[in-house]
Amino acid sequence: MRDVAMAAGAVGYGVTSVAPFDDVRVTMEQRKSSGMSGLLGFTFRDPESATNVGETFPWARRLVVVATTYLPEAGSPADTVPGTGRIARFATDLHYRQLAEVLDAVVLDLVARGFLAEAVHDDARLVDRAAAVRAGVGWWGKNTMVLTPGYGPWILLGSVVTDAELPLDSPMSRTCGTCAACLPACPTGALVEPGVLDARLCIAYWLQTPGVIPLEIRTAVGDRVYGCDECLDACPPGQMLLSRATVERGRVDLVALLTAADRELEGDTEHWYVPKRDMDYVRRNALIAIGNGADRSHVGIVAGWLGNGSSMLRSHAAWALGEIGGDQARDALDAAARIETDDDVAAEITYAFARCGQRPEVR
Ligand code: B12
Repeated sequence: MRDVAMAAGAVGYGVTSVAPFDDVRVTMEQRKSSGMSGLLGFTFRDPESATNVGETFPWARRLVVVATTYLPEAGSPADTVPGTGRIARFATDLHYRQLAEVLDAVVLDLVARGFLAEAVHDDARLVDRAAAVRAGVGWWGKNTMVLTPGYGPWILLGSVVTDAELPLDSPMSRTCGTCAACLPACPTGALVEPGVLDARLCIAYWLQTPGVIPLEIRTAVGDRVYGCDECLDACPPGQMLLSRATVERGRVDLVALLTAADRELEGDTEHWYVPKRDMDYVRRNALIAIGNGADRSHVGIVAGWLGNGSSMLRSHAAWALGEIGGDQARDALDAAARIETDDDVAAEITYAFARCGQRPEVR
């Protein structure tokens, strides 16, 4: 079975039982009760079933876990390029496609031998990382990522649930040891302890979560429009592979994101997790990145969103104008303040107007 997976493109493989991941369930319930999981759905919606695959698949006897890598082809975003936003490497293309192909190859092989088999990855039915660690595919990183030799954190994980009683693999004994490079690398301190992520501080979380992005997170978002790689970039086991990811990828024109129609945006972001596939969340992220870019030539396009029907977009447009600054931005905010009826948006406009005065006059 390992040969089938490796031949299909896997870089990690292991088999584990379907015994419940009780320790993970306890951790997830703690993250929920402490609020650290924020508004997360996915596995956090029902930790009981996400950590007990036998509940969803009563016939299951084994998890065949595989890893695929998206480097070096995912490339690297060139350093900050004015007017562009940054996409995390796992989303520069449909990198989950290769994972799905490997899982399909394993399923086909098992079914051909008369077994039941179903592929599971990135959904609410299984905690992919815990399965990978118990199957010996990798070890738990302090950035909460599963790390594997030679690839570090640059892997995606998936499993095939099967009734085939395949030989079991054992977890790796390897750990991060004294290394903790990822913790200080997080721009918002979301890794509050080794192995503990407070999602409410995580940039990747906010860029895929509905609602208004908290003020204290916005500046740290920088030019990111989807995902965040900081705690992966800092991870030593992944450096060798990262140094080979030289193709420039992962940059998107911010004005294009703000002028494109839904249909076009849906096509460009098909492999992003966008709440309810509502493209206003992509526009929201673009407004934050354009605000952080502080380029005066963007005042006109941003000011256009002060009249939008979405209070969320009006709020982020106001904030962006405050960050860009200058007379034109201030005038646009002043005009918006006269007609704005939503109290929260009005408060954002007032804050941004004050920020305008604090910005350097000419850039
Ligand atoms: C919810 C989710 C998120 C959330 C929350 C992430 C989180 N840490 O929980 C958000 C939106 C923030 C997110 C972000 C990202 N995600 Co995500 N996400 C998921 C999802 C859907 C569920 C994860 C889950 O159930 N977490 C449960 C919590 C409790 O687990 P945990 O935080 O990992 O904590 C464990 C460890 O830290 C460990 N632990 C506890 N204490 C200690 C102490 C020490 C010292 C150590 C070492 C470990 C340790 O035990 C905990 C479990 O009990 C999975 C897919 C799936 N169905 O599993 C993908 C998944 C985890 N994500 C993935 C990816 C690629 C990412 C991003 C890199 C994407 C990006 N570039 O933006 C970032 C990375 C951010 C990060 N550092 O986690 C991959 C990770 C692959 C890998 N190599 O680990 C997965 C597995 C998807 C896939 N199928 O490949 N994600």
